[in-house]
Amino acid sequence: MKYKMYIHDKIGDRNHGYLISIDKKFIEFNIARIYYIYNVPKNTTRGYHAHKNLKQILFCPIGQIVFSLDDGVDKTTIVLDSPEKTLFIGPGIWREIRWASKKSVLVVLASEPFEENDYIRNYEEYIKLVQEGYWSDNDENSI
Ligand code: T46
Repeated sequence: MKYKMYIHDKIGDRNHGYLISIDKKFIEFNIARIYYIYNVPKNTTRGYHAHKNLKQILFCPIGQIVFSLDDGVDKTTIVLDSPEKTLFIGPGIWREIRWASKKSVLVVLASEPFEENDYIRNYEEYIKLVQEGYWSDNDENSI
């Protein structure tokens, strides 16, 4: 699985508010780190990288954030615009992330501690690794 969006059931009603409970089965790794990104001006784009090994679960409890994901062959767009949605992104996915509304917050559960060496921040280098099969099914780095 390279990436996948889940939509979770909410508990509650409009008079009292809602609660979302995310079961462990949606988090297929041990969480080594949590970070969040906020106060990003509307229409700012971040990301522009892929990870060698990192797995992440991302959610946007407030606002709207648009993910342009690229596995080196196919590209797709995923919008997190509801607290009910979570997005899993595995290794080897190039991402560009646009803050589509003011005051959006991105919360991330990560499988590894922060490690700059895990980042590929150059798109040509990323495509080269894809073509060399760095994340191919038989590779130990695949998910
Ligand atoms: C990702 C997207 C969704 C740290 O020191 N510790 C950390 O845990 C993180 C995540 C970042 N940093 C440093 C590295 C940079 O000097 O914070 C600075 C900003 O990070 P970056 O430019 O990578 O931020 P984004 O928004 O482009 O990417 C981040 C995550 O780094 C990345 O893993 O998938 O959010």
